Amino acid sequence: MSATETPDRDALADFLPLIAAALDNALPAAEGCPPRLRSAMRYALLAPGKRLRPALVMMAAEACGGAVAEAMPAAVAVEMVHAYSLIHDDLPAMDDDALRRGRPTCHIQYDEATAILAGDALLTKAFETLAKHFQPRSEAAAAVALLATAAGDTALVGGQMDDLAAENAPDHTLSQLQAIHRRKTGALFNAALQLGALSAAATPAQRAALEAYGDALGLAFQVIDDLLDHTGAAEKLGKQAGRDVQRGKLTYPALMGEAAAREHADQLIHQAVEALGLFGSPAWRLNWLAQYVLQRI
Ligand code: GRG
Repeated sequence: MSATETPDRDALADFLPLIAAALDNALPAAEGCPPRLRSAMRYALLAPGKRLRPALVMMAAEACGGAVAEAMPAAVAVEMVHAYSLIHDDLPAMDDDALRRGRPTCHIQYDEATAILAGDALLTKAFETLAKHFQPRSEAAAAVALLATAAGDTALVGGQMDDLAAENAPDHTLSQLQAIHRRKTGALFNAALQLGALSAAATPAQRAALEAYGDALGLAFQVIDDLLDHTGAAEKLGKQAGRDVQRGKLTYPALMGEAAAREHADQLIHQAVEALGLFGSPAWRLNWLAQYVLQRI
């Protein structure tokens, strides 16, 4: 059949089960992603839509002589962006809709904070999916995958979801607090360090040393931020102090006391500096930065 004849076969129908399976597989449970966040992401992504956008990706690939299966990561990524845009468009601050795709909208089914974060996570996951699975691969893809992973559901967004859930829950432990801050703060610090390393074609040993530095610096930064909030140092914080206590937030001073939190920050900064040993003098700025973070308290 020529491209200009009108076909009587349903061109979408063949693709729908393939798209449904790919979307269903696109969001498996993952460490770091809170189950409620994963559930809201799946609720929005798998809701019964027409799937026009992923089908367009596949139809274009077919028209260009490609294999439809190879276009699937891009098809999934585009539907993720679409699902995010629908979640956010339905929010009270935008169109304030209660129904989408014949079901309660994401913020009605879950809650507003979860819907906002599910949208953020789906948008980020789209770029992570493209960067990890689109062929042919490139160095640029590795950099995008790195940042998207740090910004997404198992890291920044997942950490924020758990942080909100931990408000007014005083029975949390130090390891739960660290798990939140590794994702909320440390993941982006570490992505920054690893992106610099990638741009410099770093060795695996250099990358591992930067990871150890970033882990310790990220945790120390959060302990210090909590201490500044606790001691009411609004000027140094650049935001209103005392908000953590008001919101019943889980913090280091609340969990271990102010003096122990200071000691903990000191130890973490020491660990960060130790990790820089293999670089020698070119890492002097990283050393300085660790001391600078500590001097804020
Ligand atoms: C929040 C960044 C941001 C953007 C929101 C998508 C959107 C923009 C708003 C939704 C309202 C709307 C009518 C937008 C025009 C695009 C459109 C027709 C979206 C609905 O697409 P369909 O019909 O939806 O393909 P299904 O559910 O079938 O996938």
